Amino acid sequence: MTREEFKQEVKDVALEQGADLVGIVSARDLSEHEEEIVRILPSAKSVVVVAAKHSLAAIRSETNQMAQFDTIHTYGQVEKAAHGTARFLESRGAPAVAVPAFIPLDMAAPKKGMRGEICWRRAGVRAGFGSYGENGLLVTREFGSAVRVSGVVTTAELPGDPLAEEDVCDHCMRCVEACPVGALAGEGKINKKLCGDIIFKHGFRYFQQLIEGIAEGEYAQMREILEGEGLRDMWQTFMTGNYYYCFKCQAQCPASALYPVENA
Ligand code: B12
Ligand code: SF4
Ligand code: SF4
Repeated sequence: MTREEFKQEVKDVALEQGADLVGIVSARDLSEHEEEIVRILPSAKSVVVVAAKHSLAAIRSETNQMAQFDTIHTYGQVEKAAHGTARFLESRGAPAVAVPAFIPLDMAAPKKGMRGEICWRRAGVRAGFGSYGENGLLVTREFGSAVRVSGVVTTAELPGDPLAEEDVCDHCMRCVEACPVGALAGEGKINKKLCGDIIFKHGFRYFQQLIEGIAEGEYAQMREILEGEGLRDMWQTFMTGNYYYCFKCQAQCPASALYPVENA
């Protein structure tokens, strides 16, 4: 079997396992992640990048729980595709490691959960899925920014895919205008703190506030927290593993041929 034939077989497996997009990047073309890739798998040669699409209707829903539920399953979908592909590669004698789409992450300083082992936006761009958008996210030809991305590091030498030739972002700036806290300034510039305060509203930061309040003896504030919706919501976060409270810059990106904003 030629390398091209094996690559096609790997891609077919990823699609069968639930990926909507699959592409290959040579490990040397992700030189920014060389250190991480060597730590994950010392003789790695390729990264198989997979993406799963969201339901745009769900992440555009005004009911946040619908968007959260869709996100849990879209992450599940892309992680299943990565795992299934890794298992297939190993069955063919090529060591392979599926890398998390988002968590678990390195929570120690200096990363503190703000940097993935592999940045999947970058990997998606290099795998030819599309280009960077004004929102700083990967904008794909097929689904705009409404995708979750993951992948597999493997020793198999698979020929890389070409970069997308066109700029997929149409620079309409809807993402920037849709941000409820003005965290986006275009050209991919983002105030991570402003965004994080919203998307993790009842996630880690809330939990930290609770612990800090107890440590500092701020019991009046604690009583408020104990009786409010935040604690119950945080419990749901722990139960489901999902903690996002904003999807606007993903959901309002109309660079999707399948479901433009006009049809929302
Ligand atoms: C930490 C993190 C965050 C942080 C920081 C985000 C950030 N911009 O770095 C916070 C909490 C703010 C966040 C928010 C969100 N996140 Co987030 N996040 C991550 C995570 C876990 C790690 C990212 C990372 O390592 N960043 C650190 C470094 C690498 O990023 P950086 O210094 O900004 O460098 C980038 C830019 O310089 C850019 N860049 C380079 N050249 C150019 C050129 C141009 C023109 C542009 C525009 C950009 C650009 O590329 C570099 C790397 O790609 C990834 C998962 C993963 N492993 O990739 C998900 C991930 C990026 N998040 C995702 C999403 C969807 C979101 C949110 C919509 C929240 C939500 N509801 O899910 C928002 C969107 C905010 C935004 N518009 O960026 C998706 C993005 C999917 C996509 N289509 O691209 C990812 C890939 C998760 C996944 N597996 O699907 N996130
Ligand atoms: S996820 Fe929401 S808060 Fe964060 S940058 Fe996008 S629109 Fe703004
Ligand atoms: S909403 Fe418009 S400007 Fe923003 S990333 Fe999508 S196509 Fe680009």
